[in-house]
Amino acid sequence: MGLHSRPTYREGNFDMPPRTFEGQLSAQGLRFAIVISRFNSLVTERLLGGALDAIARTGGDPQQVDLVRVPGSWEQPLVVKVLAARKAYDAIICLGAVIRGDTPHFDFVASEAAKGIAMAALAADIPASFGILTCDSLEQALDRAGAKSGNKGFDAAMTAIEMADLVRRLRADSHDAS
Ligand code: INI
Repeated sequence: MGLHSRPTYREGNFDMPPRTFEGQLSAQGLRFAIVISRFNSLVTERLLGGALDAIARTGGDPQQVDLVRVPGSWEQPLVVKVLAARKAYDAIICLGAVIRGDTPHFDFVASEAAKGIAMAALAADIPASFGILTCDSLEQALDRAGAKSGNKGFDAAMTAIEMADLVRRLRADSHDAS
C-alpha cells in the first residue's frame, strides 16, 4: 500500500478505530449537588431553573438533587470541597453570576471562584461544572440565563451529566482491566 492510499484519520476513515470513551447525556441514576450563589439571585435562580430542567430532560430526578445556597461565588470553592469529600455525588454543578462593577472586586471573585472550584474538584476526583457567569452587565448576564443567549445553567448541568457518565465509564473500564 503506497503512502497516499492509507486511510486518512483526519477524515474519520478508521480502518482500526481507537478504543473511544464518551459520556452519554443520561442523568438516570446519577446523584448531583448544585451549589448556587445568592448574589445576583435574579440571574442565579434562572440558571438553577435551567440546570434542573437539564437533569429532568435527561432522565434524572430533580428531587434527588442536593441544593446548597451560599452568599456569593467567592464562597463556592470551600463548599465544593466539603461536598466532594462526602463521596455521595457523581458531579457538582456550580451556579453563580459575577458582574463587573467599578472596582477590581469582580476580578478577584471570578478568578478565585474558577481556580478554587477546579482545585477542589481535581483534588477529590469529581467532575464539577462551572456555571458561573462572568459578565460586564446585568443585561448580559440575564441574556445568558435564559433570555437571548441560551441558559448557561442548563449548559453547565449538561456538561456535568456527560462528565459524570464519562468518569463512571472510565472507572468501570479500569476495574475490568485490573
Ligand atoms: N459575588 C458574586 O457571586 N457575584 C458578584 O458579582 C459579586 N460582586 O460583584 O461583588 C460577588 N461578591 C461577593 C463575594 O462573592 C463574597 O460573597 C463576599 O466577598 C464575601 O466573602
